[in-house]
Amino acid sequence: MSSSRVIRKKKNAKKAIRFSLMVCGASGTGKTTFVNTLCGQRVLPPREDDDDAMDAHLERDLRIKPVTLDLDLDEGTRIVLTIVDTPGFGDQIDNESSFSEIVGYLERQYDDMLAEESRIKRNARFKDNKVHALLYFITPTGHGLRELDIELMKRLSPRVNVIPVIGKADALTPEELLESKNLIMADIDHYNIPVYKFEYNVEDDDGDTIMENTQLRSLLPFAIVGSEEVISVKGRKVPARQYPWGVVEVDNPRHSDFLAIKSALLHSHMDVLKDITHDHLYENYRTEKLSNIAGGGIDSAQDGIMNANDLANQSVIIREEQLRREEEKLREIEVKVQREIDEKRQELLVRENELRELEARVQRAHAGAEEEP
Ligand SMILES: Nc1nc2c(ncn2[C@@H]2O[C@H](COP(=O)(O)OP(=O)(O)O)[C@@H](O)[C@H]2O)c(=O)[nH]1
Ligand SMILES: [Mg+2]
Repeated sequence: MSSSRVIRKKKNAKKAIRFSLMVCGASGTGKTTFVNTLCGQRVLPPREDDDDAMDAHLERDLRIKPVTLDLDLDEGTRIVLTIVDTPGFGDQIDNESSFSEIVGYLERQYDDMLAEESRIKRNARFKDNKVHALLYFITPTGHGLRELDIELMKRLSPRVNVIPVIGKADALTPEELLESKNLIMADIDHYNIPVYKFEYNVEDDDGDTIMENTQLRSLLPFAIVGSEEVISVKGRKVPARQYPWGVVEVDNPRHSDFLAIKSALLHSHMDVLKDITHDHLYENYRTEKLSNIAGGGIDSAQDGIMNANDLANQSVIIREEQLRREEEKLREIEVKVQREIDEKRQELLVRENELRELEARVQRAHAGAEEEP
């Protein structure tokens, strides 16, 4: 490999952005197909959700399996994308276990981060696996939300950026789709479900962002059509679904919002989604967790509920957190002092130089005076 290629490769490697996306919703709403369409390759085996309920029960803990892949986008950015597919629900009598499994997965990633942050010595190989966005697939019924959708979205929203989408949107006519979108957004407002709504701030955001967000917002919930089939349309090979009455093109904005959500997730809104995840959702979780430990620990100890082991563990966590903060503070002081020393040294050098120049000038003046007569 030539050295310039090595350099270029390194540069690209440096640019890699990590992003993690979860898909969730009822079985058969097109989650797996969407993921494969988004990635342009078969990342997930088709119809994974179809294993029967007995197996599902046995394998409960094993059912959320994240997959990570490298995506090279046209713009020269490389994305290390983690896809978290979740078991479909709505088809089981016990939805509660699906709920808690999904929320449990999200919280475990936060717990890992919390443990890592509380460690005095950081682990250089630690991987932050927080989920940055969750596409919630709504069944294309043509109506608003089901009770199940409301409950799950409500419970997930404090832990992850939930983006509502209508799966298999080609099952609806354009009129039905529009009506359904309106009904769903009305429900989201009515039940106060804090989904991610491409908010903007007229004062802080630039014109482009405001326009882009207004546009994306107007599409909510995104109408998704996915397909692993490639069909020739006017000489172009595109992912599409073939029907006796015609072709539905995945990438065609008149047929679906696939392109809009793809570009928001993998391009325009990637950073924002990551920032919200870290600065708000994770931060809230961290506060909840630490104050639970600090406050709840003592209370429950008095109630005699918490055992000595738990208490000891918790005080270790708190102590580690304190130590970490103190360590950080010390490091800051060290940096400051070092900076001051450097500045003083610099000043000293300047003064020394000035002195040397003055000396030289005096010497030259002397020499001149001796030569003159
Ligand atoms: N009409 C239509 N069918 C789809 C679409 N996406 C997937 N399907 C089909 O719906 C079935 C379930 O899809 P799958 O992706 O496995 O759904 P999942 O259970 O949510 O993962 C499969 O037969 C797919 O071919 C879509 O956008 N439109
Ligand atoms: Mg699936």
